[in-house]
Order: sequence, then C-alpha cells, then structure tokens
Amino acid sequence: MKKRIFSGAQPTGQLHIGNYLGALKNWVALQEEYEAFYCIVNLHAITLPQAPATLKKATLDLARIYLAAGIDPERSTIFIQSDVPEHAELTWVLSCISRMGELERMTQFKDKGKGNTERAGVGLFTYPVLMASDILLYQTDLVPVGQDQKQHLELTRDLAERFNRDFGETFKVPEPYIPKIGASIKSLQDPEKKMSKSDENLNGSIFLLDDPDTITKKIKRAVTDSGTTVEFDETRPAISNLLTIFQLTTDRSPEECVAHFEGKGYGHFKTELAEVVVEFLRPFQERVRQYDDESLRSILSSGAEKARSIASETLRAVYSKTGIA
Ligand code: ATP
Ligand code: LTN
Repeated sequence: MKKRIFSGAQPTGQLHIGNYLGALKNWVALQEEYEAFYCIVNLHAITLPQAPATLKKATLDLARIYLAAGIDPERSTIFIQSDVPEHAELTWVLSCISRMGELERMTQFKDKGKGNTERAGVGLFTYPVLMASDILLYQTDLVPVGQDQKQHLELTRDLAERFNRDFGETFKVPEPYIPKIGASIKSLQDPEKKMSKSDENLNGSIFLLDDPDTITKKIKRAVTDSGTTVEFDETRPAISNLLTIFQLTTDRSPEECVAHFEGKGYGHFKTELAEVVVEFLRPFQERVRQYDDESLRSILSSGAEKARSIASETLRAVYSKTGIA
C-alpha cells in the first residue's frame, strides 16, 4: 500500500512563486511515490471576508493552477473541501477536544487577526481545527507545506494523539514535509516578511500569472542589501532570497549559483533572474489556459467522490468511538 499525502491551498488572492516553490512543486514531485489528495480549501477561505462571486471563480481557477503545475488527476485526487461535508463535521468533534489556550498560541491567528482578538472572527480562531480535520480524515502520512504551516501541523498531531488516547486508536499521526530550501520565500519588498497573497504591496510577490513585463519590473525593483557580491549570506537576507529563487527555478546547487555570478553585480544578477523566472513560468502559464470549466468540474466531481469514500469511513469510526452513532 502506498503511503498517503494530503495538502491544500486557499482559493484567495493569486498564487505566488512562494506558494509554488514552498508547496506546489513538492506536491507534484511527491505524487509519484504517494497516494495524494490535494484540496481546494474554500471553507478556510471564508475565515476572512470574501466576495461570493470572486470566491466561486477563484475556486475553479485554483483547480486550473493545480493541474497546470503538474498534478495529474489520473494519479492524484483533486477536490473542493466543501464537496466533502465530513470536513466540517469532524471539525465540530475535534473542536470539542481542542483547548482555547493552544489555539490562542497559533501565530497565524495573531497575524491574520491583527492582534485584535475582540474583533477577530471565531472561524479564524478555529481555522487550525478545520485544517486538522482535513488531514486526519484521510489517515494521512505526510503533509507537504511551507514553513508558516508548521505550527498548525504540530496542533494536528496533538489533536490526533489526544483523540487516540481518549477514545482509542483512530487517527494516523501525520508528519510534516517542509522543504529544506524554499519553505519560506520572502517578500521582494521586505525580506523580513514572507511573500504573502494577502500583502497589500503587490510588488512584494511574483504571481504565477504575472506577465513578463511585470515580473521583470518587480525583480528590478526588489530591495537589495548593502554589499555588492551575489552570495548566500545570512546577514544579507534580500540577496539570499533572490538567489534562492534563482536556485530553485534553475535546479542548480547553491555552489553553482554563486560560481555563476562570481564577479557580477546586482544589476546583472537581477536581469538574469528576471529572464529565468519569465521562462520558468511561461510553459505553466500556457497550460493554465488549456482547461475549460466543464472538464475542471468533471475532475473535481470525481475527486470529491473518491475523497468522500475515505473521509466518511474515518468519520464513521469517530462517531462510533465517541458514542454519537
Ligand atoms: P498568505 O500568503 O496570504 O499567507 P497562505 O499561506 O494562507 O496565504 P495558501 O494558498 O493557503 O496561502 O498556502 C498554500 C501553501 O503555500 C502552504 O503550504 C503555505 O505554507 C505555502 N506558502 C505560502 N507562502 C509561502 C512562502 N512565502 N514561501 C513558501 N511557501 C509558502
Ligand atoms: N492552512 C493552509 C491551507 C490548508 C492546508 C490544509 C494545508 C488547509 N488545510 C491541510 C495542508 C493540509 C495554508 O496554507 N494556509
């Protein structure tokens, strides 16, 4: 039996190169070896306000992006979270064994709630419990995510262990898969912050669907550190971040990248990086246009059916162990 992986992204905003290098790229690579479930987490999306029509469109567009990135629907299951009602149902049960204190410690809640707990939505607070349900319903072995999701993964493991201890062995306790390089791509405008879909400064992110001109402008405008050499250097986070993007989009070793730019300055480096990123995204952008809504709907509907057959079995076990059914 193949081991199982589960991951998801929210249909909010536009996907950026950080989402791709930190997560999607690994989803594609891992589907060879694992039985994979890739979810479009629309229920997570509404933890912050979304315009209904925009959310609907973004949900289908994200399926298009999964496919264009190389997720093969013949091999992996792609589905929309709300098509499998078990996700919301298990969330209720798990929220009854979650503690206020542990959810209060989640840094994403503090960041996205902007520190104002009085006004933050309850859904934003319980967001990690829904994420734990996503993962645990599929008896997942491995969860490929970026660095920002590590804490949510730890909570998921704690909830699985607590439930197993209190009600008997029910859930597999999943492991995170966080890449060594690229797990936290930084904003081009502020290398102290991660590249984020919700960043108001659009110049900080290279979106997967940005046109060549926009990509080139954003890279040319990217902040750099003092110093002139193109090297990985912890004290120069801006250049290190750009070099990481170069490394991952050209599939070279760090040493090769540094050697390649020896004796060259920031200007030369940025010009070449822009060319590389444009060419890297070009075939992806061509593929995105290939999927019509009809074929997407058909892929998502078979995905939901497959997902549901597994999720319902886990939920049945949970209801039986807790005395609900
Ligand atoms: P936001 O960027 O607004 O914080 P998000 O992280 O909630 O959005 P999702 O689309 O749900 O965005 O994330 C999809 C995946 O991309 C997750 O696994 C997440 O860890 C990863 N990811 C997000 N930002 C980065 C980044 N800057 N570098 C590497 N991986 C990232
Ligand atoms: N919280 C994640 C998205 C997400 C997810 C999941 C990732 C929701 N459910 C289950 C992995 C497994 C984020 O990236 N913002």
